[in-house]
Amino acid sequence: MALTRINLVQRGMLALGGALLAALSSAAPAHAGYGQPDPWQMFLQNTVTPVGDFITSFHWGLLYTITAITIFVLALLVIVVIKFNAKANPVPSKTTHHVGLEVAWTLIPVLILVVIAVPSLRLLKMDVVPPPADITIKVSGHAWYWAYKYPQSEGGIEFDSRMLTESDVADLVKKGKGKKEDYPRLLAVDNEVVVPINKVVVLQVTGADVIHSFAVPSFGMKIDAMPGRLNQAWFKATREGVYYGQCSELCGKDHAFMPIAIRVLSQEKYAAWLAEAKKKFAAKDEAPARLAANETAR
Ligand SMILES: [Cu+2]
Repeated sequence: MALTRINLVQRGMLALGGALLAALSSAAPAHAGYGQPDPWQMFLQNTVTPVGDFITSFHWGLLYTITAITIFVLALLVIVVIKFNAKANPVPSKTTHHVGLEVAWTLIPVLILVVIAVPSLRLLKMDVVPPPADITIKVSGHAWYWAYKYPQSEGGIEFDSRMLTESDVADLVKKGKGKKEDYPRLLAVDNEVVVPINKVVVLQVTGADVIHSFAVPSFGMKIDAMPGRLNQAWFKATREGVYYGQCSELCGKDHAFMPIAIRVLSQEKYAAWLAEAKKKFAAKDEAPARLAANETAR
């Protein structure tokens, strides 16, 4: 009698766990957009870099693992409550030690942690040690906008990137420069960072005044922008498009209004953009020498 009840409970828990996992995995791609959040989005934004893809798969692997562990522990608790309560089990066992069991519940969690540590450290290394750079861009966080400097090889251009207000967007639309949907609210900027597809872009990130943080979810990238310190991040975007991010370190009154916009283009379109940009943002004299020095030091 008691046995059938336990079987029913166990079967119910398995079914529940299975349904939960199925719901999680099928919901993952359904509502996630590219480059910016979607209405009613759940889970992570779709990633377009090797590091971002690794972060996504590692996240899901961990979530499945922790779900299985939680369901297993819950099942044990339910079995104990049903099978060993005072009514069902009036004469409790006097056993206090079981060597096999104690070794098992020490070793199995250790093994699980070791298995998790392997991809975790691989991901850390991948993120921290960039491959040889095709382009190195210097990123400075200012209160409250971002400034970018391209290396000498890309004309040494530098520019500021500020958020477009709703009236800026209305002006642009009136001038025939795209539709309103092309400029997502609180994310679109006047000067986007433009990079070629499938190229390793190393970012040297610093803060010009206070601490900011340069974060682009689709690239799996987030790095502090500290005054007096040069932090390094990298990405290799494998899909064309515009990818938005935001400052992710509370830096002052307009913290929420200093978005990041990175446009990934084909090599040809990037070259065309660069030719235009060289005219638009004439390089300052001292900047190329400093950037060139940084490049040789790398
Ligand atoms: Cu900030």
